[in-house]
Amino acid sequence: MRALILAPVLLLSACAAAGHGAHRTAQAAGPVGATATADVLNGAGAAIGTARFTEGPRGVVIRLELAPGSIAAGWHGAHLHESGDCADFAAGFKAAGAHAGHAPTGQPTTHGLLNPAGPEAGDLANFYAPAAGPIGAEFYAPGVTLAAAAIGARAPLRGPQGSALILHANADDHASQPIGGAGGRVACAAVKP
Ligand SMILES: [Cu+2]
Repeated sequence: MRALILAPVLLLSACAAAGHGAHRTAQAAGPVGATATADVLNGAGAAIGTARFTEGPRGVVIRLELAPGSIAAGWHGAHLHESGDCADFAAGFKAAGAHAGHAPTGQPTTHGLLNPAGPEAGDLANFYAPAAGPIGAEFYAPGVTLAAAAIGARAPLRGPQGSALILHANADDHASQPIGGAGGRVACAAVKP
């Protein structure tokens, strides 16, 4: 009986995961444990890896996996930005907007995990890209939710504008304004509403 009941659910999940269109964008959301996966696009608009978002009880875990050599070796800043739009890759992903999670959650609008007046909901740890071999990182964002509306003070990644994971050219110093000196936007993964 258990197999008969579960089978339709698995089929639905497989259909949803297949997606439509040239690039996957994160669509799914739901209870704790729900996941959504989006392609990470570089400045040429090519997919260089994936970002998988998983809803936790008090925040979102983000696993980043990039192809070897797909981003410059060294430390990189990563933030959640306020708009799920990675289409303007040639213009440096400006459409992704500012950092996520300002209004209406009441969270700090000062940038920096190490800034006494911060952090913003979209602030994440740096990651290191080796010169050779696969690139992987996990981030934990306690200030956000995969849901379509805020949960308490947790800002919605799937609100009307969606959101985006932006990877920056340089490391984030976690203190200076407005983005910790992280430099240009070199890659983007969109979370659609
Ligand atoms: Cu940023």
